[in-house]
Amino acid sequence: MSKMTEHPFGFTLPIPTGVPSHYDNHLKRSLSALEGIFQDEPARTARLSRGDAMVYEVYEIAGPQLAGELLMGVTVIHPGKVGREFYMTKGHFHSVRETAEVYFCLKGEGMMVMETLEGETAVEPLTPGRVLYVAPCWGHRSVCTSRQDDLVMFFAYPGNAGHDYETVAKRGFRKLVVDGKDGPEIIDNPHWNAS
Ligand code: M6P
Ligand code: ZN
Repeated sequence: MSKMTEHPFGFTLPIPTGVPSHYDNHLKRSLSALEGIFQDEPARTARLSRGDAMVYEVYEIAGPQLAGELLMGVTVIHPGKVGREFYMTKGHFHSVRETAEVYFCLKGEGMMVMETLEGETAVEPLTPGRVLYVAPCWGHRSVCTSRQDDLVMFFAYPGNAGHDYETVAKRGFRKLVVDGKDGPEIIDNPHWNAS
């Protein structure tokens, strides 16, 4: 059983790189680890045949996974596409549904794609300085829509939230962000699956 954090602490978050002065884990998610996330699986494997590519990285400030605590970190999504879809995170619901999350965009351009299990959807822009509140019960995935810049976001969420990736793996998200004729376009996911 983890103990509550006993002392206040601080760290710096140099803008715009966002790499925290202190972090406990550095997660790296490359194309090879993202099977089934993008719609165009042949495009992913074709790209992989030329070598793996880093899609996003998460710098986690670890903490007790307890209600009342906050877990923080920074996510960096690199620019790139698989087929028409921009690089993005796997996306998840919180295992404890009644937990929210706050994001603060430090750099880049992107979108937060969100939905509830009841069928509501929301897509919010992410630009430097913008704060986004992901309300409890909303699944969320962030997408980097810039062709040249990383999307960098600070996040904080309750220690007991947990990550439910299974629901997203089964259903996908209802909305996709693709590279359109006049910039990023939000379209319906033709393979979205309610089961
Ligand atoms: C956010 C946070 C992290 C999460 C990261 C990557 O910034 O919610 O907890 O790990 O995004 O997203 P995912 O876990 O969906 O790949
Ligand atoms: Zn979350």
